[in-house]
Amino acid sequence: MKKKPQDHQPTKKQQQLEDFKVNHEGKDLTTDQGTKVSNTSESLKAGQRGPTIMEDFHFREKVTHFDHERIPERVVHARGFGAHGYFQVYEPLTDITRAKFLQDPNVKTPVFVRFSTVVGSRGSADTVRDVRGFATKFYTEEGNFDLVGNNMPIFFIQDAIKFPDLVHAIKPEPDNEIPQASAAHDTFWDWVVNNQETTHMIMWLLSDRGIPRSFRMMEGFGVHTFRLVNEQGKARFVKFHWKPKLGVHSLTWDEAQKIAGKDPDFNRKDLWDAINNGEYPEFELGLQIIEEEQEFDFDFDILDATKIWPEEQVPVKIVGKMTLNKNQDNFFAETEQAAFHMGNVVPGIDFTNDPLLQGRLFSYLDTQLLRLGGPNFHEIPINRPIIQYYNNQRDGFHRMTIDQGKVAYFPNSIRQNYPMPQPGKDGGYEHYQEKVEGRKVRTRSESFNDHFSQARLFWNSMSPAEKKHIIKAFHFEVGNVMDKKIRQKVVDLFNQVDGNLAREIAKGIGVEPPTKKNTMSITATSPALSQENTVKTPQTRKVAILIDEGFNYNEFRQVIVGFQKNGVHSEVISKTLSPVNSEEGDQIEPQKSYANSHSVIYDGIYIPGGQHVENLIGHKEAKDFVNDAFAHAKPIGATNQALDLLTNTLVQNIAYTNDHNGQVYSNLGVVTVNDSQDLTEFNSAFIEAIAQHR
Ligand code: HDD
Repeated sequence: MKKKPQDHQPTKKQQQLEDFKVNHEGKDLTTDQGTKVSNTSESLKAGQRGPTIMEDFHFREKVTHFDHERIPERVVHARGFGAHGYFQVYEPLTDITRAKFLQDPNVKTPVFVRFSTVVGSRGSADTVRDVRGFATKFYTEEGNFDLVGNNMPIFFIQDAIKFPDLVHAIKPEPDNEIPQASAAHDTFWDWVVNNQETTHMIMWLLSDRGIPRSFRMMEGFGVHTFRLVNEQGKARFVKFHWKPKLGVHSLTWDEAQKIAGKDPDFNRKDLWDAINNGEYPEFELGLQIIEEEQEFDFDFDILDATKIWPEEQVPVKIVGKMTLNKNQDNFFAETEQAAFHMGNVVPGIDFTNDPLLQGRLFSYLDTQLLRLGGPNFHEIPINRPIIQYYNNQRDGFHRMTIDQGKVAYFPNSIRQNYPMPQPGKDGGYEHYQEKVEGRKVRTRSESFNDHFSQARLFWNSMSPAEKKHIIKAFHFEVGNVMDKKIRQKVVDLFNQVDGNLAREIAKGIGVEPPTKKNTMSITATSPALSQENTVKTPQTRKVAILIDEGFNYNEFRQVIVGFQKNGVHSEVISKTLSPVNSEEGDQIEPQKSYANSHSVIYDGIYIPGGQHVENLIGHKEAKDFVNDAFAHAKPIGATNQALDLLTNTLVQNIAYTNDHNGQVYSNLGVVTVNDSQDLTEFNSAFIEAIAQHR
């Protein structure tokens, strides 16, 4: 996981950004005009106790700038976090696309990625139940290509014209602006029961995918069907996937809610820390490809954004890898001002008639004109391509370039028509010449009408634990709906997905089970949909170690060494931040105390043996740590005397606490050993439990 130094080589984009950076170290304070300032803490007054006077240009500049320093937050995806990196293709993709950045495995294409939640405001918590945005800007040698996707492969609606309705329904209700960052309210579920096309997406949203453990542990999807076009002009349908090298992992709902209070920045901090530690998040790019001739070979319409292409039916071909290796220097300048747009494409990548995609092609540029204050936001450093652009667009708010000469029109003879459009063979973007014909109609294709088969496929593909989580999520989300008629309609709607699911939902929300239970016996599954089948590794997991006066240093040290070998992080927690003495006399300074940490922030806990266990047993907080970790099915490790702490907690019936004779015992993630000073075997069993996560 640790990267070699050459990975720190700045990309071309990172080098470009250097020109805009300002280092304030050791500098004199000046006004925006460069005039040195003598006092920035007292305004200029007429007399010591008199009024501030107009003449105070420094006061006016300072306060005016402050008064204007907020810009509108994004209408959706307001809360986000970005990072820089690069993308490399594994093999030339010449057969399927002419896009230059997909040809040469030696080329590192700079990227900037912004992860986000959708519904909450900029200041909302990271771990709410929501879709996560996964937007990538590739700064290619042929211009910017933006892949503006999510961590779920489908969407709520089929036609972009419904997007304002959807967002109005899911955002806080307009009379009192409640609730924040949540779909658990009447207007959203009223929307759901009136829009059956949303059914499949609800299955994803209420599954564990809605509460990812980390941005580094989510898949990304371009969602729409795009086109790849090769040099010969041959086109194929494609769906884009990002596959995280660390696998796909989630929080539990109880954890997610508690983390929202304990550490609302949980996901962004996790990304920031991983990159700072040199544990660069990696995502492989995957393509699903369908030949044009196969367009109608499926029992779903490939232009319908509420449908997946099951991976077992259309395999995902892994074609390259993205590595995020640099944190931003300034959140506002980079993450906040980043502007993604579906229409930012390069030759070789093209669109389809997916009506959701078509509408998005309008919305992004439009919203950015407002959010970033005019038509020149492409000049903001984070948005600039790495190649110079030339055209006859001019003026507007905040124009940065000084365009020379009198010509700003085409055609012209004064400058021999330059800048000059170029044909496709010389790199000009030529739209794929798809044949289109039809009457002007406001209708939807009948091939978009099946809203339940894939929702059922998703349900059938879940493990028993995942199914339980979905049912509980329904109880929480729909249980918050005041209008009982809507709650009833939810049950009736999901009866069309699965009769048992509907019955289980009804049990928790005070309404009747479906009058006629759906007994449809379609049992097809897609194993790729279940997170149980994902990559499992201990790398970058974070374990809390509880210690008090008189802990056993020898055990502590052996476990830490085991963690380090396997890329597991740990933080030492005690009553206070003051140094703690071991039995052997070594001193450890805790990184956190019970006052500023909680088990929900960690992936597991370890308690070394030693006399300190007596003290731990007396601490409610230490026992809470163990109980909570256990309730969230996290790995818990305890060695020698520490087993006594477990017998004083909920773990008592799980941990094997007697007569170990030095044998390691592992049961439901609780790993213990007694009578053993050599923890080699314990370490392997505990690391394995950490890898399994739950
Ligand atoms: Fe969108 C932002 C993803 C449908 C209109 N969208 C936005 C972002 C992501 C997505 C990741 C945040 C980009 C960033 O980090 O700055 N949106 C999606 C996906 C969709 C989708 C995967 C369905 C497949 N979106 C969608 C529709 C519309 C929009 C149908 C409008 C008709 N989306 C917007 C927007 C936003 C946006 C209003 C808000 C801020 C921005 O664009 O720059 O234009």
